[in-house]
Amino acid sequence: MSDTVKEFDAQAVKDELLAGYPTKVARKREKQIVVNKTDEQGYSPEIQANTRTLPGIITQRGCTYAGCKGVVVGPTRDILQITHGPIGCGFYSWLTRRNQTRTKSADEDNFMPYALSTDLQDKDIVFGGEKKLRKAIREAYDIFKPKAIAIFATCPVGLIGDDIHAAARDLSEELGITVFAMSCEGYKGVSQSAGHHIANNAVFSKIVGKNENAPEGEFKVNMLGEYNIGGDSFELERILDELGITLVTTFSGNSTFVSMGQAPFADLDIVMCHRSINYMAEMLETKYGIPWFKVNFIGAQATAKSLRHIAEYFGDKGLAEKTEALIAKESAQVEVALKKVRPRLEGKTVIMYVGGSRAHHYQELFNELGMKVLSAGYEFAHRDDYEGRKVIPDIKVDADSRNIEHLEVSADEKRYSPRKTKAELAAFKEKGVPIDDYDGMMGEMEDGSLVIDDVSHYETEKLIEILKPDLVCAGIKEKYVVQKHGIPLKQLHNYDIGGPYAGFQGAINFYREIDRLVNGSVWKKLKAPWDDSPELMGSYGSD
Ligand code: CFM
Repeated sequence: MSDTVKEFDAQAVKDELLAGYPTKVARKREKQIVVNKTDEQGYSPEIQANTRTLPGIITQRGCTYAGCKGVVVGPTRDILQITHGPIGCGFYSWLTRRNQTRTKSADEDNFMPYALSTDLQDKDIVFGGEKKLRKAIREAYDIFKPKAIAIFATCPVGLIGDDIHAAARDLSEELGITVFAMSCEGYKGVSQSAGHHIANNAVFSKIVGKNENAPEGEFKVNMLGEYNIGGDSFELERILDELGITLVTTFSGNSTFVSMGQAPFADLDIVMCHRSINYMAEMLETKYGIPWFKVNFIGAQATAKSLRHIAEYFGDKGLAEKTEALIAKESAQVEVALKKVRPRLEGKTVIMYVGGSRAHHYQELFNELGMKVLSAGYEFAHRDDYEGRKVIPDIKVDADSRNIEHLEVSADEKRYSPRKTKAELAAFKEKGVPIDDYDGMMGEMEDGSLVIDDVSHYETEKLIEILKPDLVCAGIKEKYVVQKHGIPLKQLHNYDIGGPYAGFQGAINFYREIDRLVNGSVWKKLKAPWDDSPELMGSYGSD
């Protein structure tokens, strides 16, 4: 199947995809399907992103509520989270993302196994659901006695106009704990991306800086945009721990209300998923003076590179030596695993359409395996995630983006203290540490590959037909349709039943999983009976 690589003409594939659409749809998709080419200054062709999906198109995207509750706030275990809405919204966002958590002691709160919802009914939609919400908050408080309660709005809440913020304010006073609400109605933005921004704003203004207990440690970092899917954070915590780096908090995998409150004590923010949390990184820098840079812990080599950047930032000889020793030790194990599987995977092809950062990050792992990424794309990323932050000044802010509040943040009078001087930061940049920056996915992809934003269901099937990839990476909505073509699909959202895939041990897990999938014999047996004999015979049970 890998022969297709030679014949791959991205422009021809693009034309074929567009040919199936009515003119108006084709005109829009034309700007969102791009043949990759990076010029000498590092600029890629412009791609249209973060715009509405056209009605009638089957998209992979999720809603704003999903981005707010499911993605950013959901993984924090000691915030009691109540979905104000019909039961389905709470139910389907209940741990399906496989974000894991681990309490440090038996008496610590962990509400993640629960799904709390106001279960709005028709009569609440007609007469209003605010009273029901207040009652639900009191009831939940009486049962669980949490330190904090978060309220999430779903579509009908915005339509009927329940004042969830007034309810949160009143109940906060009444109960003497933090109660905060987020207007993250599903339709609020064009995708879950809007929900990330809403959650960033709420977490930053209601939680960050509210805990005055300074954590101990010489090298203190916050890890942003890591959500502990399949245990990724556990593997990264293990590595940081071995290096003597103190993780003040993660936003938000395996995190707590308590740890997020301490975030201003960190001296560095490392950003994994730029799309979902870049707002937080910027706000922490402006208000407290904590610099940030982009890391990637997906892929053994990317992990090593990111760890070296952290050591470089702290400028400590002991830390640098420890980092090198750890990389050497872990890489030896990675090499052993890679040696086994790489010969079986080299030259195989993959296409992947995932979220807002993994379609980029996972290319590292496929490169290590010698596999070729023919086409990749995000569901809801913005142009900066494709083309790099250098294009941010050129991004047109449309009515849909303007709909989402942008918090005006300024330096904190007491707590602002720049951890590094401008000259120091510039020197780090010189050395290749991506201070305040993210170069995006396209610059790292091969020229001539096909980059597709918000891929549609129709396009996915067409791409399979034309490219015949050895593997597709996407999510649950695509999985079984793809597998019926006899091509394995690896879910890069919740990792199916696997993981962790981050860090060194994660890379080893991933190599083995991809070998198992791509070289599994079951795919060759997926022939429909009518392919061989077009006439099926049947008989009645009574015959
Ligand atoms: Fe960031 Fe994520 Fe992703 Fe994302 Fe997501 Fe996710 Fe994702 Mo699914 S925060 S953008 S909204 S890395 S849930 S853990 S896998 S689409 S690529």
